Amino acid sequence: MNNLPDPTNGQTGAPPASAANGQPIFLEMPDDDPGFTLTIQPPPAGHSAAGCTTCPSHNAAHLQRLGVNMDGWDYVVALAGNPNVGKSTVFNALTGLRQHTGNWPGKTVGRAEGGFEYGGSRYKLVDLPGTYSLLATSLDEEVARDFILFGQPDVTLVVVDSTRLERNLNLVLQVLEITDRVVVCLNLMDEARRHGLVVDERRLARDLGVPVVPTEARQRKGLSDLLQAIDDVATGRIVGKPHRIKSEPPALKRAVSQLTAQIERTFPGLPNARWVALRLLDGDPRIVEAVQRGELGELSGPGRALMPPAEGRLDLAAA
Ligand SMILES: Nc1nc2c(ncn2[C@@H]2O[C@H](COP(=O)(O)OP(=O)(O)OP(=O)(O)O)[C@@H](O)[C@H]2O)c(=O)[nH]1
Ligand SMILES: [Mg+2]
Repeated sequence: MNNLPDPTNGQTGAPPASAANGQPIFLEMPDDDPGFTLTIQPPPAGHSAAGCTTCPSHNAAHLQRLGVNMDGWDYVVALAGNPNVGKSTVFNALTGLRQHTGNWPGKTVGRAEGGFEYGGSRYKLVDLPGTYSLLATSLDEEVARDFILFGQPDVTLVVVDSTRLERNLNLVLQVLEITDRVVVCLNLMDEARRHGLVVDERRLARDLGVPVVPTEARQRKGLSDLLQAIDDVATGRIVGKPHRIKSEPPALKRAVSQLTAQIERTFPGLPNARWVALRLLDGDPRIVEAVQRGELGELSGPGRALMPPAEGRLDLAAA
């Protein structure tokens, strides 16, 4: 059961989808504008790398290495967002007193971890450092990025400031490049209202391809819808179909597609080969290292060797 002391639901957004005999739900978002297609859809057959959209997606071994023990927990939710958007407020509201703090292993970056129960599942919630991007140009960004990439959380909850959407959506789009298991928490809606801003959360959800839930975390509003959306994504009732940028220049497009194909051959089942290709082309040293050390090989399936398979080493120069 939901352990929220005082779940409040004062939002105007569409009611969250709920389970229908355990089957994925077809999210209908009718709209007058025929130019927009639905972007949240049930998975095509064999969609997920693991072949199972209802199974937990997290990588327990990697999470252990990142200092997060999943014994006794069903799902892990990463809490990401720009600095000062209300992440800790959301975290505290969802976990109450069931939390503890510490540092990330080997890092001076602080971490809060807590839990809640919802829909009969036990959720571990991990508060990531506030970041504007996931390009790993700072220790905070590296911690957040590594957690999402290597921990493969069942849901990444991205908290955004509704009054500064343009800046905040940058991080959302970067997270969506890595994972489709995302819920956007449109926080500070009271502030948006105070500034006369109206945010069309249904349209945003459709354009991004993942659930968007308006909240006022300090006033504990919208949290029930937020929990439902987290549960829907974690259990596979809603499968996101994220917006991904497709308008690259032809040369880049070619390079990305060649390298993506090579990565997929080398690390079959890797859930985010395109994102890895983009980062490799950008010369991201941490991702180059992850390829060379075989961490990506581990991500592509349980029990894979630490080193990438000898027959499939990546030829970065060719791309
Ligand atoms: N008005 C309003 N204030 C909020 C809301 N949510 C959080 N706040 C306030 O916003 C401020 C920042 O909240 P935090 O939860 O500390 O934000 P954070 O994202 O954890 O910040 P960092 O950890 O520093 O990145 C606090 O003063 C909160 O009380 C909200 O929905 N409405
Ligand atoms: Mg915080």
